[in-house]
This record gives sequence, C-alpha cells and structure tokens, in this order.
Amino acid sequence: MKKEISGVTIECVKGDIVKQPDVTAIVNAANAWLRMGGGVAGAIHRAAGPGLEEECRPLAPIKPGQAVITGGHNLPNKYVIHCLGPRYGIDKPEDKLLADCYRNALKLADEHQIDSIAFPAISTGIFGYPVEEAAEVALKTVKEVIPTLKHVKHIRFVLHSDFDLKVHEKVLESL
Ligand code: AR6
Repeated sequence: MKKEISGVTIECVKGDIVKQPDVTAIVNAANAWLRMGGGVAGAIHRAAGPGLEEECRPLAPIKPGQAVITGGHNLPNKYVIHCLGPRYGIDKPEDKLLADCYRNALKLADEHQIDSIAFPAISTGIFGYPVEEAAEVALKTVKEVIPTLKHVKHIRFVLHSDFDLKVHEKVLESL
C-alpha cells in the first residue's frame, strides 16, 4: 500500500529489510554498541559482512533516539542508518524516543542527499514496543518530518509479518 504526502511516497510492504535493493539506505534497529545482535541487526550485519561492525566500532555507543550513518558494505544499499529504539517500559518517554529515531534517521538521510529509505518497525521486536502503538508514532512522525525534507522522496516500511503489515497499513490509511 502506498500514499503520497507533499510529493513524498510512503509505502508499507511485507518483506525482509536486507532484500530492498532499490533503496539507497536501509535503517537498522540497532543495539547501543552497534554490534550484530539478533532480529534486524543480526540480518543486516550478516548480509553486510564484518566490515560493517568495523566501521560501527568508533561510532558506538549511541543513545535511545539517536541515529548514525555508515556505508552498506556487502548490502545492495549505499548506506545503513543505525537507530537505537527505546526498550518499552524502560527507556522513557518511549514515544518521544521512538519518534526521535525516525526524525533523526530522516534528517541524516536528507543531509546525505538520500532519495529513498527503508525502515523496519523499530523497537517492536526484542525491545517489546506494541506494534499498534509503535506504528502510530512511526507514521505520524514521518508525516510531520516530510515538509522539512529536500532529497528524500520515497519512504518504505518493511514489515516482517502479515499482522504488522496490516497494522501499519491501517495507520497509513488514516494519516
Ligand atoms: N526484516 C524486517 N523486519 C524484521 C527482520 C528483517 N530481516 N527481522 C526482524 N524484523 P528487532 P528491536 C522485525 O528485535 O525491537 C537486536 O538484537 C521484527 O519482527 O530486530 O528494536 C538489537 O541488537 C520486529 O517487528 O529490533 C537490539 O539489541 C522488528 O523488525 C534489539 O534487538 C524489530 O525487531 C533491538 O530490538
């Protein structure tokens, strides 16, 4: 499902974040130390190869809500933007910290003249953020940031399950 807001396309698809060869940057649901880990971070580091962890080392640790950028190494994407999402119930206020992830990632992308970017549902896996709440924060933040973007024209949410896709589509529809 797609929607256009102020000339920027927002899209929700079901899939794997490391299989988005047509976007310039993918976003990592990282850990503070920017190491391999599980979930999205594991998939990204496995696909990118050891050069990614090496490039990440001097950039770590990062704080909840922060975003940093690296190259894509063996991934088909030019860049990886690493965001540390809040741990639900622990890092507070979690909605502000989650919004910061999307805001900071998009700002960084725009500064690097990136035209297209794919996000996973940050914090909704190991970090325990309920997907319904996270989708509201994610999509509303993206809508809010769009008017400030000069280069980013395509924003894709890559969801791992039918349920997560449905939840995001419902919020996108209501934007
Ligand atoms: N592509 C797209 N989405 C995925 C993929 C994939 N390949 N794999 C999982 N998801 P998570 P978090 C979904 O746990 O909650 C890591 O170990 C998943 O179903 O990757 O921010 C880090 O090292 C869920 O909906 O990220 C951190 O320690 C969403 O992506 C911690 O986990 C996010 O799940 C970060 O936890």
